[in-house]
Amino acid sequence: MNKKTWTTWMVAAAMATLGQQAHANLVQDGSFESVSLASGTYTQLWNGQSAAWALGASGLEVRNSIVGAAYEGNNYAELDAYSANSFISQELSTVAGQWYELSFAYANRLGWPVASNGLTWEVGGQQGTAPALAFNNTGTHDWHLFSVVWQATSDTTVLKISAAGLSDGAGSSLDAVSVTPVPEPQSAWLMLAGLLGMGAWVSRRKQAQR
Ligand SMILES: [Ca+2]
Ligand SMILES: [Ca+2]
Repeated sequence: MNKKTWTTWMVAAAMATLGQQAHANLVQDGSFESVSLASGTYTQLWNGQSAAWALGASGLEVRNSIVGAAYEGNNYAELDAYSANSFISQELSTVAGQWYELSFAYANRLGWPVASNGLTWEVGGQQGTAPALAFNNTGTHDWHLFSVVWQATSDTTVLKISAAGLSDGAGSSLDAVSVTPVPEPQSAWLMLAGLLGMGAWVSRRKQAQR
């Protein structure tokens, strides 16, 4: 195998690996599509009524194109839906030592003050608050993507997303919750640096052969 073929093969293999990882979402029903809802309607689920998620005392509201449209698919969720802040949680099958990326789409509840909105996340011993978003009264969701990279310390990891802000029955919209394996942050940079270095070497070699 000559150098060019080898480089092409290495790039293809790296892209195939990344492609596989992009589809390996560990979260069940992260897009809230398991509930069959007519467009323009919503429903309230209580703990035990979602096969994928454990729910806090105030349950989970799932909406289809009402008070804004979903980020992906038809449905999205609201965690401060039934008069008080609630949460969703789910146990993930992880590999101790493996790095993962948690990501989700979120938007402020249309027409509600910034202080009524907010989401916190917990996974793998880490926790935090998604950055606050601007007041939105446009009638259309302004979806933002949040993501964080973390390392699993166990073969099972609990993911929890909670409503924050005022506990007043209206809060952030949530969709597309995803946890996917990713390369260790340092090794990803090393791999990229290696590929760039190999590309430069091939380029110099080609020029030298002219
Ligand atoms: Ca969805
Ligand atoms: Ca609220």
